[in-house]
Amino acid sequence: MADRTGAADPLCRTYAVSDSTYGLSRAELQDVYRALCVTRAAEERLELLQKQGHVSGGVYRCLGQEAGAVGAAFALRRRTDGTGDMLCHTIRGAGALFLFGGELIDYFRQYMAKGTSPTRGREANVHWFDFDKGFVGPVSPLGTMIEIMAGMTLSFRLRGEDRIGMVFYGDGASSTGAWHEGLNFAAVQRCPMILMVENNQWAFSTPTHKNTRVSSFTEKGPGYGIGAESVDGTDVLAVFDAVRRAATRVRAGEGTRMVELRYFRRKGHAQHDPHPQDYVDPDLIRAWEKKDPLDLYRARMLENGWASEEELVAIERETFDECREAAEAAITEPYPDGPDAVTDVYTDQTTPHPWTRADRPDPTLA
Ligand SMILES: Cc1ncc(C[n+]2csc(CCOP(=O)(O)OP(=O)(O)O)c2C)c(N)n1
Ligand SMILES: [Mg+2]
Repeated sequence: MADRTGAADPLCRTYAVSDSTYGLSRAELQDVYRALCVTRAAEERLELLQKQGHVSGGVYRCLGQEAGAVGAAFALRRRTDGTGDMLCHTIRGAGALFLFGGELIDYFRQYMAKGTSPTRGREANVHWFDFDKGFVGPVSPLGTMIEIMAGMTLSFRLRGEDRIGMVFYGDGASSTGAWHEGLNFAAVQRCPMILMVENNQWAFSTPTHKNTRVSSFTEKGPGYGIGAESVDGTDVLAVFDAVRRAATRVRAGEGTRMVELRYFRRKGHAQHDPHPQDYVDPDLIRAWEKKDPLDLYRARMLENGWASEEELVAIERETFDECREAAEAAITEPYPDGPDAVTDVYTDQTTPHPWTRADRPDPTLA
């Protein structure tokens, strides 16, 4: 029987008795900063790799949104033995992925489509999964991740497992048909999951007001019988607190809940956009730069004595070095062998699956 407390699990760190606000200890508060710094440093390294021609596919930055993924994932139970909570992050959710045990080296391998990457070069960026660690990665058709997490968390409820799921999606994704269907299913089935709306005010070049008439995405929850809360997504501890509150209610059997993260996409949709952000008012970008989640949290840590300047600099240096080393190691690794492209793609063709056309009953004989 797996250890449900996770005490022995490397992802479930044991901290000293809490001595700080939000019930977090000094060590935990510093780990939150570390997670923010890793996210920022990894993406900055990635941008560099892309300019050097190492990246296969796009780079989609979460600049200004780091606190959303980090604060939310920090509030969940993270394990490595398949007994913890489950995460379905988006392309901008690397912070949550790292907290769930996604390795930096795998992250860079994925972006470089290396043969050593978790998907052996078949899929790009954060599109990989690890069920033991509890992350399932994003799914490209927008809105459909809700259905996937609804199915997973329904199985938790039916089996009586003490686990919950968290799924992230953007403001744009919440205008798809799949989103509404998934939400309704999750609500009706009381799926133990938290929906995290990343309201970064843009879907590609479409501003939120051209995508929806509601002023807050929390207004969409109650229409389906789902309780919702909106939070400043640049404030990592506010996010942590809101998600922890939601998680407590979901674990208690109240069913699905929604948390909206309010922030701003400070970069273009992707780094390869032909005219990056020419549709965004530069003053708006400058205004949101003042609400940088790392700067805000750093200042708060110093102000409250949660860390000294030296401790913060050490965290910044360590995370920078970790990212550089992981990226440099990944660069030296091989691309997949050509013949490997067809392994795990085709069946042996001799044992047809029961749902193949050949096996279907002939409707005219019914
Ligand atoms: C069903 C579907 N339609 C269109 C796309 C193409 N597409 C990929 S990302 C994106 C914008 C997503 O915006 P949002 O959901 O707000 O997330 P953000 O990029 O802001 O994080 C679109 C339209 C897609 N992947 N799936
Ligand atoms: Mg968006």
